[in-house]
Order: sequence, then C-alpha cells, then structure tokens
Amino acid sequence: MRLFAESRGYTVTTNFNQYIKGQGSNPNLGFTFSDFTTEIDAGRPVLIQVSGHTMLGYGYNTEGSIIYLRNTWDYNAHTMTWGGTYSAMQHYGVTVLELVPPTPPALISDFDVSDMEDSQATMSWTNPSDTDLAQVLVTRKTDSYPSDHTDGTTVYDDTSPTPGASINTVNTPLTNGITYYYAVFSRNTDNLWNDTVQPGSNADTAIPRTGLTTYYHDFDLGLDTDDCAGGNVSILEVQTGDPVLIGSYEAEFNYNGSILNVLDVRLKPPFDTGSSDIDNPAGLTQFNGTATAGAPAPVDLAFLPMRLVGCALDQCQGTLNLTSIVDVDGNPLGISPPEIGYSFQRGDARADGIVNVADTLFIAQYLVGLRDLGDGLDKVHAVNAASVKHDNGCDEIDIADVLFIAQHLVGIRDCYFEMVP
Ligand SMILES: [Ca+2]
Ligand SMILES: [Ca+2]
Ligand SMILES: [Ca+2]
Repeated sequence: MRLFAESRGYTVTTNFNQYIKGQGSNPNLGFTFSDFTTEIDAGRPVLIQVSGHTMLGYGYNTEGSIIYLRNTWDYNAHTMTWGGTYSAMQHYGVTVLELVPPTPPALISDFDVSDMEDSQATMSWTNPSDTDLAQVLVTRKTDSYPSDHTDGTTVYDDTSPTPGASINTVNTPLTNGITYYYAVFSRNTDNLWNDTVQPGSNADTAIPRTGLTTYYHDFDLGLDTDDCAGGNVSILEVQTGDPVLIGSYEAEFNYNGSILNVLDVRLKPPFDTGSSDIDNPAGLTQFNGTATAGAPAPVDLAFLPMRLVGCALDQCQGTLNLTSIVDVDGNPLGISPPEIGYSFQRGDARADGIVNVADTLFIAQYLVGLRDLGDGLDKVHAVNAASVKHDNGCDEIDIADVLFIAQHLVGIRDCYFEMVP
C-alpha cells in the first residue's frame, strides 16, 4: 500500500494495518470508532478491511457509530455500522495511511522587469523545474507588490508552461513615470500555488520612461575661473520626455602621459562629492562626481587643469569618455555618448600641427582681446598656448608664452622651451 502511494508521487509518513478493537487476540486493544473519527477529522480517509474486501471510509455519524464509505463495486456512497458486517463480510481491521501534503512549485528566483523603456517593460525569468508545473502567472499593481496570484492585474498567464524554460516577454502599454510592482507565481497539477512574494527573487518593479535616452556632453578646452588652462566637462542636454535631474557620473580621460599631464580634477557645483585617480605615467585619469540634490542640464561636471610636458614637435590625442550617468533616483541615463578628443601640441596655439610665428601672433591677439579661445583654426588652443612656459600651480596664458615661442623659433630655446646652453 505504501509502495503504491509512493509510486503515485506521494510521500508516506505513517502507514499501518491494525485490527479493530474486539477483533484482535487481546479484546482490550485495537483501533476504535473514536480513532476513526480522529483520522477523518484530520482529513485522512481510512481503509476499512472487511473479510475478503477493502473499502474506503471517508466520514462518520456518531449516532449509531455509522461510517460512510465507498467500495470498488460502484460509484455510490454506502454506510455500515463500525465493527459490524457489510454484505455479510465482517469488519475486522483498518489501514491508516498518512501522507505528506504535496508541495507547491519552487519559488522563481531570477525574475527581472526592466526600467527606463518607453511605455513598456521587459519581463524575464526562469520557470520552476518542477515536472508537475501546471501554470505560470504574472500579476502587477501600482501601489504595492501583489500579495498572491489573485491580487492585481494579470499580465501573463501560461497554463501549459515548460518546466525550467527561460521566459522573456514585454508588458505594454504602461504609463511612463509610474512605478509598477510585479510578481510571478506558479501552480502545480495538485492545484497548489506558490504565493510567496519576494522582491529580488520573484518580484521586481518597473519604471517606464518617455523618449529616453540620449544626452549630449561636451569637453571644452579653456580656462577655469582662476585662469588655469585645461578642459571643462559638461552635460549640455538630456533628451527625455520626463524631467531628469543628473545625480552622478563617471568619466575617464586618456592621453599620452609623456606629453600631457593632468594636474588636478576640480568638481563643479552642484557636484559636491566625488573622487579622482590621476595616473599620468599610465596616461589615464578617472574621476566621478555626485550631486546630492541632482542637477538639471546644462551643467558643468568637472574641470581638469592640464599641462603639456612634451616637445613642440610631439603631438598626442586626449580623449574623454563619460562612462556612466545616473539620474538622482539612481537610474542610469541614456546611451553611451561618443568620446570627445583633442589633439595637443605644446606651443601650437593655432592648432594647425606646427609651431611657428603664427602661434605667437594668435596668443598676442588673444591677450589684447582680438581672438577667442576655443576649437578651430581661428581660435586659440588654451592648453597648447598656456603650457609653453609652465607657471606656478597651473599654466596660464600670458606674454611669457609668446616670448618663449619666439625664442624657440630663433634657436635660443629647444623644443621643450628650455634655454639652449
Ligand atoms: Ca526593475
Ligand atoms: Ca601653429
Ligand atoms: Ca604659461
């Protein structure tokens, strides 16, 4: 009997055959009507053994010690008196079988619903591997997580799921800017639901957004407020239908450290915390900043004072990458923007690839207000100009830079702008 139950997928905790009281060798021992009612009240049918036949007892009436049973001869309900006879067959024993209640399918542990998509969210998870999996259901609410599979709006319902399958499906339409709470539930063929709700396992949120996600950044060579030459990193614009406050960023600047050095990383308000790692020998400066209260675009992120230490004949490329931008709620923004690069050559104020008398002229014109700093052949490259003569703390553009170039051009100074002995 136990083996049969187990062969049907049940786990048996207790099973025994016993004479009923009065039928065994000791008239004081045996299974009683009261024992029978205890089993029935616990939800466990009892097999009723009569001479030459077995029947299933499923109920009782204490008045007259009547038991309700079914036999294998028909589909009808029958009764007999406890310890009496049934069709002339004497009731002599019982078989008690206590089964472990069937368990629901395993909890889904990798449920993920995407954020930041326009009017939709992508749901993904792996079905439980239980072979008796009968249904997988996803429900959603807007104020809190669903409490069980009947709570909330059903957004996915598969009544013939494949155990262990990876599911990836889109839920749409959603309203942008609202937080949606999702949970995935499953049921087995015993009709047992796993109604556990565990964010991080089978529950997750989605925040869809409009029209994200492009942002434009800039890296401008120029002077900081104290006339230091270098590069200013900024976000010009965030393209999205919802207002976005920039919360934090990560950036890196790559260059040839034997030609260019970064002297400092200066955070720009409202970016109030951050860190930097300036590795000039490796030609890599990494930095990040956080604006606790958030910052709308356009906004400056940081200023990097720079100094060229190479020869007037050496060129190097410096490229800036914004590797991460996150909004004030912690959601990543946008697609990675392209890197921005500049060519650097010490003394080449006009940025035309050669250091000659035109560069002295450009710097002189800038100093009297006839020419602007900036990018392009009619502008003055701030770092190329300021780094000719190194100054205290950081490099500024002044008449000494003009003089040093002129002296280099007539051979008094070498290509590092050092006096020739
Ligand atoms: Ca999510
Ligand atoms: Ca030039
Ligand atoms: Ca200078």
